[in-house]
Amino acid sequence: MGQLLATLIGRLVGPRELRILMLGLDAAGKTTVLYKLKLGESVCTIPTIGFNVETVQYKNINFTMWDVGGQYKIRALWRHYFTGTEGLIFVVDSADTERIQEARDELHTLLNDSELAHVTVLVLANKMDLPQAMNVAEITDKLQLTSLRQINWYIQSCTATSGQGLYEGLDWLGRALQDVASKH
Ligand code: G3D
Ligand code: MG
Repeated sequence: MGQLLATLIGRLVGPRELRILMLGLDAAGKTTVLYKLKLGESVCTIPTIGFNVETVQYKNINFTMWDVGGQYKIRALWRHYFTGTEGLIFVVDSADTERIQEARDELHTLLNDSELAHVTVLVLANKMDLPQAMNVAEITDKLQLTSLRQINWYIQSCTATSGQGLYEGLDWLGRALQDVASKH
């Protein structure tokens, strides 16, 4: 799937460097998505302040990810990674009804940051294989996505463990980023 992603996004955005953030609450499935895409080795950095960041460079695409939520003291450091970000993949656990509000708050807080105000957002509604998973309409509502009027967003249901839905989501993101690039 890594090659597929490279073809999809690479063809669409050309040789320029592309920065994508993949964020979400802990246990949403970010690492699983990354491994399923087989993009290569992730490099994990744990700076002294306890901020655990995973990065993968795949051809011209830089993926950076960490768990959002809590960590109030170190949030100011997140902004360092916001700079130059064009795409945000926000992963949610569709079966976790208890934490969906927390996920919503984190997403909206992120998008209120001026550095991320123009980012293209792909929401991955993950863990759709679980019987208690909420559907896309319900998650769209609970995350209040329709209130994000300045943001180009899309929600894709997926199951990271099987890979179902990941291609479709990334295909949308690649095309959306191409549209952005063609306007500059
Ligand atoms: P994170 O990187 O966002 O913190 P992980 O999340 O990728 O570590 O995933 C957290 C747990 O959710 C893992 O289980 C992982 O296998 C599971 N998971 C991820 N995606 C899916 C999915 O699509 N369906 C189901 N059923 N589980 C998923 P463990 O048990 O290893 O902690
Ligand atoms: Mg992880």
